[in-house]
Amino acid sequence: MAPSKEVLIRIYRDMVRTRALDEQLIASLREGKNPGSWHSGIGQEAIVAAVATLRPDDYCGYTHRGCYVWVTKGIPMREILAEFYGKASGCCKGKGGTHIASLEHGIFGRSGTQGGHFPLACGQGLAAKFSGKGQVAMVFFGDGCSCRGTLHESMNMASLWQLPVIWMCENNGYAMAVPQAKSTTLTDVAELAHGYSTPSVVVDVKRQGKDITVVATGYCVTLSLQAATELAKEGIEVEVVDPRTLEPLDLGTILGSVEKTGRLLVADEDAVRCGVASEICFQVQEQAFKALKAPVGRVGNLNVPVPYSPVLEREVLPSAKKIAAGIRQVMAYKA
Ligand SMILES: Cc1ncc(C[n+]2csc(CCOP(=O)(O)OP(=O)(O)O)c2C)c(N)n1
Ligand SMILES: [Mg+2]
Repeated sequence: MAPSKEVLIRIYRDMVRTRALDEQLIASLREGKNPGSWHSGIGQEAIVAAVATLRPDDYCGYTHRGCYVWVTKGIPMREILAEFYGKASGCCKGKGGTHIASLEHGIFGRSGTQGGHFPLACGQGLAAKFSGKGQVAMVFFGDGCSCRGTLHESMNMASLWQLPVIWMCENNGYAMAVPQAKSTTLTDVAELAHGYSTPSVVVDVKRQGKDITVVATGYCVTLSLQAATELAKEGIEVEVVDPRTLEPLDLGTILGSVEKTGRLLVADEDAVRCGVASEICFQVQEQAFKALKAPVGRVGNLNVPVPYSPVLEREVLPSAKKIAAGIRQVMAYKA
């Protein structure tokens, strides 16, 4: 079911508020005004969308980057900031710092040891089940945390006792500086769920196609999917690949797709010169030259600063129309 306009506006509003809070916390630390510490979650604001699906009486566990949970669950911004400054007017009377709790918002604080919050989620799930009010417990964790024993014990218990717990992994490919491949053989953390008879889903926008691969990043994924729908009417089957992160870059998936389609267009909201699209195009032609039936294409910003005027901005930024035109150009190539 698609979210209503009201929910979409709320998600956007809380993403912006989360980002503003995060930037303020970084600034106050750098200025030496804040006695605590902060792990920034910049770039991961979209996770607000998951919290926005919760009811006010649902439970929510968060990570060391979890300011989106406090903001979206409704703790007043003033109380969050006061807490960071150790003031009595903070939501934990200045005693919690980054380890914020607010029982009335279903937030039970955070453990300093990663993964300490998983057993707590089981307790919340059990309370939710007993209450019979249809509440759930949503618990966030990083990919690095997926190797903790507490997660496996807790997922097992939640599965066995049929507890309403939602396990939300924010997979950024690293545990601090340790790449995922150095700590697990799993390629996707969601695979863990199968071991505990738990349904799982990987949030990765993708469309299958056989004629051309479009590697798209950020908002260009949405634009590329629109272009793909348009081109399907002309009989062109576009495969849209969202690499999700640029470092590490899932080159294997990209190459696998290009081996199948033989054509590539990269769409990215950066200047094409020296930009991400150019880098991906280069790596693909370097590693899969023989698979290519046509020169690779790229769509990005014009090589000028992004202007303020909306009319000029439209000229500079990628659009579904520009991506569709780029695809047609790659498709039209005859050796
Ligand atoms: C049990 C435990 N081990 C190590 C740490 C130190 N530590 C804090 S954050 C972190 C990395 C966590 O990685 P991940 O869960 O992927 O979250 P990310 O930082 O990528 O958001 C580590 C190792 C800790 N807090 N607790
Ligand atoms: Mg991580």
